[in-house]
Amino acid sequence: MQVVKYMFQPHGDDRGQLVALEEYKDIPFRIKRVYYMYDTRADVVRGHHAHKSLEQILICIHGSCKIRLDNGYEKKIVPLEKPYEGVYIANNIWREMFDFSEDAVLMVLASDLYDEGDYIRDYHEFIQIVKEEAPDRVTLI
Ligand code: T46
Repeated sequence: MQVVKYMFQPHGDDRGQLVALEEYKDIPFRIKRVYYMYDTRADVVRGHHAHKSLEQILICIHGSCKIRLDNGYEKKIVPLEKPYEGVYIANNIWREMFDFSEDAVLMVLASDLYDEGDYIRDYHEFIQIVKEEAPDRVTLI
């Protein structure tokens, strides 16, 4: 699985750093929603779902956390430790966010508004969808 990690350009001067994110320029989609999570306990694993069509970029703008990505064939863990780096998550990718530092703020830029109908929350359903799209590549889990 190819993990797409973005390194954004900080505009630094003697006052500190500033990162600006523009849709279709720094971010490969129209940004229709921004949300963020904080005060996440270190032993918590969030996510456990995929999306039918939503695309997102996750940026840990403070502290650190890890993202587990699973395309149904392969799993990869992506650490997010810098406020100028982000990971792109396409549709049909199972994600889990874990190992949050106490001060972590995980911000998400999303290509669409919140829609519970876009979630795939059952792992077997997710594998079934992936299997239908590329049946030869699937190893049964
Ligand atoms: C994702 C990962 C990275 C809303 O009302 N609006 C929103 O835009 C969102 C994202 C959530 N909610 C509500 C729905 C739940 O009652 O907030 C509550 C927590 O959401 P959820 O359990 O889905 O959160 P995570 O951390 O498991 O997943 C979230 C996103 O939902 C998901 O799209 O890809 O972050």
